[in-house]
Amino acid sequence: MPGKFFQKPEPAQGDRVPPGQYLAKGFPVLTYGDTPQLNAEDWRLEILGLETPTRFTWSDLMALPQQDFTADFHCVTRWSKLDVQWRGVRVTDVLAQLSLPSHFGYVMQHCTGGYTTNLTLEDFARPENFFAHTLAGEPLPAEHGGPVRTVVPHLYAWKSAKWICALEFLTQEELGFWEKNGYHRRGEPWAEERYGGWCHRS
Ligand SMILES: Nc1nc2c(c(=O)[nH]1)N[C@H]1C(S)=C(S)[C@@H](COP(=O)(O)O)O[C@H]1N2
Ligand SMILES: [Mo]
Repeated sequence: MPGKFFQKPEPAQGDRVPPGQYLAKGFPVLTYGDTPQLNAEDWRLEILGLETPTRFTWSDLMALPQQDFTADFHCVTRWSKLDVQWRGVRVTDVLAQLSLPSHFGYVMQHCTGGYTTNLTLEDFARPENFFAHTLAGEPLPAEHGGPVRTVVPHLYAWKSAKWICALEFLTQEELGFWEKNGYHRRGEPWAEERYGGWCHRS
């Protein structure tokens, strides 16, 4: 009989948690290196690789449509957090401001401090990806990537770049920080794309 001795079972979340992942309590912080302390007003997003370099400022970002996003977050170190509440701007709305020639197939995200992570343009330009500046109704804390980070919910969270400072559009794939250090080039959690092959180029 439920009540005294039995916990009410959790609603079925199995279909939300990828294989080999466990639900985290709270929202862990995972950073390689130091956490930069940046002012929102000083934030810039440099656009590299196009013929004319361009940039977005904080007020440029604020002038684009603002949306609430609820997204699951899966770290390759095996914790997941469901239903994270963010607010920000769709990646597709930022990309729509650029006239991207069709020969670009890849993008490198660059972060203040030197972290990088690579994506195909197809994985980056999805409607559920966004630049987040707000977490659970508060300005995005520095340790979670504030003032602005990307969130790419369909891939492992190392693809979600904290303190994003530049997008570099590429015609050929290059590997980012963790991808060079053995992580998978794509990182799809449902396929457990955790690590690259032993040679990593294959
Ligand atoms: N700039 C930067 N972005 C980063 C990282 C980092 O070390 N530096 N870590 C990545 C990893 S491995 C994960 S799991 C998530 C963690 O985000 P959180 O600290 O907000 O939980 O950020 C990703 N983005
Ligand atoms: Mo991670």
